[in-house]
Amino acid sequence: MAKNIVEKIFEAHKAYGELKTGNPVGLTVDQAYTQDATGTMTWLQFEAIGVDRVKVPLAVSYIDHNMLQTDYMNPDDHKFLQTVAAKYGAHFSRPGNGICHQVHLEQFAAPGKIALGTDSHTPTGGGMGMIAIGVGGLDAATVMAGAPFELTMPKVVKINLTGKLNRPWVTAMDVILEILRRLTVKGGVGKIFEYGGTGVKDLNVPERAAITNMGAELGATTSIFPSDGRTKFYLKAVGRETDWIDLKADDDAEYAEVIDIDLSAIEPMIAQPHSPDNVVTVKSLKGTKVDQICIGSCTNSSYQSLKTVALILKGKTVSEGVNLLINPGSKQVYEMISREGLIADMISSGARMLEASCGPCIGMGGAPGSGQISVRSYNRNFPGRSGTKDAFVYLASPVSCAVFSIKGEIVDPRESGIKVATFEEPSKYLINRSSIIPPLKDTSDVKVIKGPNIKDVPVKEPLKNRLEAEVLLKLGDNITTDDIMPAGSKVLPFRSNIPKISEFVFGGIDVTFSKRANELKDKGGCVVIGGENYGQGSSREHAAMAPMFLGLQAVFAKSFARIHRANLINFGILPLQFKNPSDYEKAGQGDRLIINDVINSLNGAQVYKIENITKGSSFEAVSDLNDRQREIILKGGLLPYTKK
Ligand code: MIC
Ligand code: SF4
Repeated sequence: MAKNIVEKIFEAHKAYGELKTGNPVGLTVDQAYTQDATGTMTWLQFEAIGVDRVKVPLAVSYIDHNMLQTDYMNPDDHKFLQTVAAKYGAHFSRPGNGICHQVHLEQFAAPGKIALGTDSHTPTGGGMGMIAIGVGGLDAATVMAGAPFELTMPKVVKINLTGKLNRPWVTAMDVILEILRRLTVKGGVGKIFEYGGTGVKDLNVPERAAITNMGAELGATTSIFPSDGRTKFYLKAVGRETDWIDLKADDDAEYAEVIDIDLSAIEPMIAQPHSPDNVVTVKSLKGTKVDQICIGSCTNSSYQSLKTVALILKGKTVSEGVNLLINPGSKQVYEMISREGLIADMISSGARMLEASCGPCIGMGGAPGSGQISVRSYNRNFPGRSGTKDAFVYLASPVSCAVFSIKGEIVDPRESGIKVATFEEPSKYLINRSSIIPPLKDTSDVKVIKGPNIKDVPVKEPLKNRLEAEVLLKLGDNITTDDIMPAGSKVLPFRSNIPKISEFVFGGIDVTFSKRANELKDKGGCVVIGGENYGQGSSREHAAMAPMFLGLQAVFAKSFARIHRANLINFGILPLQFKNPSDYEKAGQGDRLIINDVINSLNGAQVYKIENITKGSSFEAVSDLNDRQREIILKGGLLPYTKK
């Protein structure tokens, strides 16, 4: 039978289950990686499971998010992550080596493999023809401890590319922004996007990776490109030609849906505040003044992106009213553009160079001023994420960003009058592995070092048969994990300390949430209500673990984002979907809800009758959990389930 690429890779890695949409399937994983902000909890949970070495063929611990060292907390986490990697047989990527996804693409991603990463932008590896999926830390920990990775088989949707990009002014970022415009932030839920068609060969690996990276913003499980001659060219250029395999869909492969994109028709696009799908053409915003420009992030910080930026900035001066910040994606990119003199062109134009890290993308420095407009080549512009609550953050390609920084305003780069030299994709990249420490064979002498901010992982008690709890918060559609568990320089250092970080839960929406939740702890705890796509965005399990610590028992929503739903289950919180979406109206903030017979409902048809004792009404919700997930919820979470 003809197969698409996803089916080919899944079949080769199948541990159990039938590859039918909606079925739970278990997959054997080749590579797992963590980043620091999610990694400390992942590795603490890995330790708690109690195996003596990682069981996946390749594991990497990266440091890229918590790079500000304003006190002991982040550097202590770095030390913990280095020693824990050494103890359990993982590679360690030292601070400064770059953003996990960019470094992984350069050093480890390989066609035909399956990788998990504790970060939602792990699908960057899809540009290399691999299945790369973002997961919560506990899912990664159990896989590193030897379990298969279980997921509900998504639909496979083909994105059929034709034509050619109008370079240099139209880039891969414009392609994914156009797809976001069409499909929205929930358009990819339950789907894998497989790219195909004659247009694929127009895109090189870094361009493909930018597209699959930001497929995360569609809510997709992942995105993938074929592995072809261009993949081989890139792998050869990064010194890993032997990792190449030929991988494409069979001619008659079937897809749940086909979406056509003509690359020749794409024009410069921009996402307006405060959602990556609020996309319009750049030319429609002509004349909008900008205060800040940030270029970089795991989406757009490759050598190619930054070289184009440097060529645009060369010999020009950044507009007086603009602050331009640039963070290269990896040390290799940084070194390569330095050696070519391109950094000099950036600095001389007035750009401020940051280290190879996430930086302003996650509010670790580089916040805009009050009410300012910041245009970023990043992937998310959720409210407050930049660190400034009332800033207006737009998302555009690095090329558009460079042009705006010179002009001081938004202008269609094609009409800017700026000329830029073109260049060939390099046939040889600079390779420098000095910041990657490989695993040791004998780890008996290694001592794992934990600073005082690293606290134990909290564990929930088993599920109770009766739930009576107060609706502490009622929210609308597309609530992000940044809303639930904010990031930024003040909060991120507490990622290893759940009691402390729990004080910030829902902080951007209601600063009294954690205090009120604590007060309800001995009155049955609390629940929250959301609309569609609850928990979109990041993979941070802290958005489930910290609310669990505060006594959150269940979340009611019209629908859930994939990773967050998995994280809720992993921490024993019931994800309940309104049976009739209109029942969303039947409970309000402050209402007390009762579910009797929770365990029987869970073990039976998974329909729960909810009594609203404040309003004197009732409604139904469903949980739609598979057998393994039911067991996990019954035990109080994946950690007690795994340690059974
Ligand atoms: C993000 O871009 O939101 C993050 C920060 O990289 C998160 C991970 C985290 O919260 O640590 C993600 O995308 O998963
Ligand atoms: Fe880092 Fe931003 Fe990418 Fe998240 S989206 S991994 S914060 S660069």
